[in-house]
Amino acid sequence: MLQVTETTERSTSTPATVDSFKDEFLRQLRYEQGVELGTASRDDLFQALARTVRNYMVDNWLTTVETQKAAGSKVVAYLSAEYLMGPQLDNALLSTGLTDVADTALSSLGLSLDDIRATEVEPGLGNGGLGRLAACFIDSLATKNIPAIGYGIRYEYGIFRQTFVDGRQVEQPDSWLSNGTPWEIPHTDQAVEVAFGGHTEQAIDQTGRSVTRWVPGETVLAVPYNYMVPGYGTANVNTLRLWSAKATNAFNLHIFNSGDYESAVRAQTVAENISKVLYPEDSTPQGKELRLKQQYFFVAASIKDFLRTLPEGFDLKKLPERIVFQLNDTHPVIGVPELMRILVDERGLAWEDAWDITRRSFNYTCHTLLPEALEVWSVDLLGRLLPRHLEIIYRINEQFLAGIRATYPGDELRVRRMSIIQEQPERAVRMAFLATVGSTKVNGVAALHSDLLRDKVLDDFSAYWPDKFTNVTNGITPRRFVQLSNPSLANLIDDTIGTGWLNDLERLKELEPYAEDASFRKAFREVKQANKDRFVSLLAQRDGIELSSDALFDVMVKRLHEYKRQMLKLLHVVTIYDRVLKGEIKAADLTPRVVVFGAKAAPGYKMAKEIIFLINSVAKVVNNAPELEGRLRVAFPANYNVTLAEKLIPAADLSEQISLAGKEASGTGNMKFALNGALTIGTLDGANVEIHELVGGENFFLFGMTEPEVQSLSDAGYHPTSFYEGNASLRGAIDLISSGIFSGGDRTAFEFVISDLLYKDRFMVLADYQTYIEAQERVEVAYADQESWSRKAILNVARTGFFTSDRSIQDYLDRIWHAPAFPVTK
Ligand code: GPQ
Repeated sequence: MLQVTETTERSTSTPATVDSFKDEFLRQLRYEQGVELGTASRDDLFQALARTVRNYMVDNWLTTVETQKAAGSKVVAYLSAEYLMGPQLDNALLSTGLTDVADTALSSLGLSLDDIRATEVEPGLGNGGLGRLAACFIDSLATKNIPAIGYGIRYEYGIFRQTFVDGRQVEQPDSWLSNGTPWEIPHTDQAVEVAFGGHTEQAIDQTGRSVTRWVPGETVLAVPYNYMVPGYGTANVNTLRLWSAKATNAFNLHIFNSGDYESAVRAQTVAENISKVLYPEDSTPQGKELRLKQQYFFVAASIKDFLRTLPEGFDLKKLPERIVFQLNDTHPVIGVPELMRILVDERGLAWEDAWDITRRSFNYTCHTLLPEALEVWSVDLLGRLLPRHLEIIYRINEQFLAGIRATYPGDELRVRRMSIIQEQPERAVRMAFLATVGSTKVNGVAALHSDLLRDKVLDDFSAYWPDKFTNVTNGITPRRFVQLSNPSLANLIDDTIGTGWLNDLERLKELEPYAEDASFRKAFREVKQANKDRFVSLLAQRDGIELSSDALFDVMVKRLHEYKRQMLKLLHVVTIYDRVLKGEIKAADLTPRVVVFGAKAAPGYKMAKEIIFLINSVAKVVNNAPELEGRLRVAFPANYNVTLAEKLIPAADLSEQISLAGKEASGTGNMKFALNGALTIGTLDGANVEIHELVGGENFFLFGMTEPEVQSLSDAGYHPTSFYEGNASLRGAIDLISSGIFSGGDRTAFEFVISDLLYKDRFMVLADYQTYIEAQERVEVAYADQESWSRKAILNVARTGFFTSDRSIQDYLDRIWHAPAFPVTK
């Protein structure tokens, strides 16, 4: 087993023996769970095991906290409304090096680690890519020994659990905390107050200066819950601190005494609603009041939390030497006026000094190019919820626009374009602009994205501040997405190039020569096959879906969004079926293919939900069509999440990354698939551009328009119908959907989707259809030659080490944070 060799390489807090581990586990079971081994439930076993492992991390954690505090070195505070952590047990075992010890200890008690780990409910505190990126980043920060803290919200309900009822998505609450979680440690004693509402007033301070005071209308308590974030191959254990809302006075005595017990309790519920549920919209904010409350709640608590760690009498002008706040998209941007408020109103600094400190303390990462994904908050709402912050935003804007006017005299059009306050369709604060003005650096998340951000979305800002803009291409943690999810591949790599690559991922390059080694290729194929078998049995058990693993596994997993173009993949499926029905191709000539979809739709996103219904409807018919002889199967397991991803990604042969060029900021699934030896079929969008460049054109199925081509087609006027009319195969697929064959004869069932495609098609599915189908034909040909396919797959693994999140973090350090590493010695 790999873990045996790995154990010797890394430090654990307390040297664990099988016996001591067993003793601690039994103690946990008896004294914390209060059960005997013989009567323990699965959950009892899981809780006891998780707490046992957790306790082996605590010493290093406390040492880390103490060492970093004593050093007073610069801290990276990652502010993110989402952390999509995935299951924690395996990662904790990996970083403590206790996997084998735990396995042996449990076996000696007649228990199975595999069974127990399957009980863990993952904390789904994020929607998709943005939240998962935050989780990868805190893993890499810990691994690289950077003093860092992740700040966020402890949602009581995470991303909804997706179920399908008659092919339609139905959302169920994700009550991930119903059995409690062993990974968190609450600190009620360290709660901080966060205020909302009220009004502002002018006052005169002791020195005779006129000052503004915020008189809030209500306060809530933010209670911190700490989670350990263990690094890999280091004793460093950082902290993720998530805030939970609690009413300031659970018993409002005044109301209570007046006999109105119900209102007393209601007030409590209102306060505690703040951290109740994660908003399930990905890239499409709805501008809801509670969401703004969530944002201010966690950011205000986090800033207060950090400031109280500073020594008495600390010179606030030195703040940027002690902290850097990284804004994960615009969700935490309210932190900019909040820090201004604290510095000016509470600490009495001059506006100019405060502004200098604030700007030097914040940086902003943008994760989108879609205009509808850019948050705006109505002035009305903001003024009601945070009246002082609105005043501060106005003043920031005034000063900023004065600078613009000075640089571009008479250019009022530009001033209007750049104003932090938009006038139409309603007066509102453009949070991306506030973030840009209030930050030192602004970065996009892949090379193409950063270019488009600089040259299109924020072009006026980059003209004004050329040095402010930079790129940091996203990355993923290879601990979770190679070692833990694909142990067979990790073993093969160890056996081939030795260990040590897991935190030095460019070393995968050493695998390149083995692409020419037939016995390595065979071993590599066996790994892939074993992963397919594993996934097939999981799916049978999890969803009752029966598949053959003897097929090309073609996978498209990501949020359901029109720009990601699940419809394009579906049109490919329908095209194959249509051609077989028409006798244009013989089923016997098809490469057996399993198409796997995984996708949640935002509950209010009608088009996305209709597309889910269409996919499920097509799947039902295709999977039972005798004409296809079982050579084309569509599987759409419900509730795609990190747990499922870890089993699915290693089983994939083909990775679908088919967004319209210029729409996907980066993508991170694309990186996970390539690193696990899937070949990508994709457009030149997001990080696909860099994947394509690194793996080489012959190892990537490229298709579709480039971003400039998309732009010119759109400028020239895009007419999807002309593509429909001019392409018989496309017409065949669309007509088949409209024929009622997938809807029991109902020809109107998918009209909502189809008429949009024909008459709008904002993301140009029809324009890219033909080159996509041709690329899929190249896939078929390539897959027929298994030796050559394996060569390509191996080169994908060997050449994508660049996408480790350790490299992303190094780029942030070099280009933005400049925070030194601080290794902890045990
Ligand atoms: N992303 Cl704006 C999200 O997951 N949620 C969001 O609200 C926004 C962006 C994604 C983005 O779509 C992907 O292209 C990125 O790879 C990912 O963020 C991480 O940067």
